[in-house]
Amino acid sequence: MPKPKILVARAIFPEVIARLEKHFEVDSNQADKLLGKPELIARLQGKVGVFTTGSERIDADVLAACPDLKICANMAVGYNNFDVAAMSAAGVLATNAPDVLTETTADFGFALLMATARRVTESEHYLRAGQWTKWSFDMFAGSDIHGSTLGIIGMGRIGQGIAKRGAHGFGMNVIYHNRSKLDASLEAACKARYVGKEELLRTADHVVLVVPYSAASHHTIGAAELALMKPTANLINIARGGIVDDAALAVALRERRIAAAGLDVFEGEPKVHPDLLTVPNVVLTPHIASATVPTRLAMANLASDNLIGYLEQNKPVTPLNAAELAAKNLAK
Ligand code: 8YV
Repeated sequence: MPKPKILVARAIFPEVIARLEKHFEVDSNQADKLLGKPELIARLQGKVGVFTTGSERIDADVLAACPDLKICANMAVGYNNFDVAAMSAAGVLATNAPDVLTETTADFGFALLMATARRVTESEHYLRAGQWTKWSFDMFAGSDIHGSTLGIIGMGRIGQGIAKRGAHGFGMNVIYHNRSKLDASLEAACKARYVGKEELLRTADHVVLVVPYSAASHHTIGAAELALMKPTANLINIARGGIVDDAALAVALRERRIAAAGLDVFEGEPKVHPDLLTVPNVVLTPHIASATVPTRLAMANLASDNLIGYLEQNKPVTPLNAAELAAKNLAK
């Protein structure tokens, strides 16, 4: 019997391609050319599954043009590149890649927080430029991490990981804001206290954003929110571009209305707002929070587990809309 056909839409680990080839006829984009919508649709013809990353948008147009498609497996915990409602309506399963990246991403949130608060990249640029000629009392003096107040917006798995690192590792006073308050046991494990968004913005020394992107979370931080923050505070975004109004942030940084920012994600990335490139008090990284070799491999394997599990045994590991498909008896 011929193997079912799938598309791997971006370059991934060769060993993961080899694994998928045991189960499927794999069309893989190992050249890693970004596929626009028409190219994606063309490559998806006759495919029952697609392995995506956050870069490929799967919407109603794509689904209508690819009637053979049964599953879209995202190698990312965030899935704002998927129109899940359209997938449910089309009887297509959506899966994401949670959990395997939680600790790695929380580590990076902390790395960015520390680099920002202690002005690591700004001072390195100064040194590399040959500008370091003498010690001075306030040279690159930043803000403390230990004993300070850490405010986390979005207290899912990654937010909790950051809270634990802050509370237990650095003796920080942790406050959080979330759609819902955590159970008392989780709050105790994280040593975190629930507060309103305004109180968090007014009191935190470091604000870390870890909310999923949606229409509701668009510009969670804009000019009004930045104005509430302390002039000594730092803002860290490891969530998604669009959670922060990057233009407003660049103004706040330039005018020193907040101390500094650490950004791993950007509105319209890989483009970066040009004003963010010219302000000194910002640490910029190219969406690498989950980028360790073991974690990226685990994410790719989880996306593969979903493709194999669903297409061979109707058993996806981390489905997003299985209940919707089952309720409507829609699964293809
Ligand atoms: C991915 C991410 O690297 O998992 C997520 O949601 O943002 C990152 O870990 C990126 O989306 C590529 O798939």
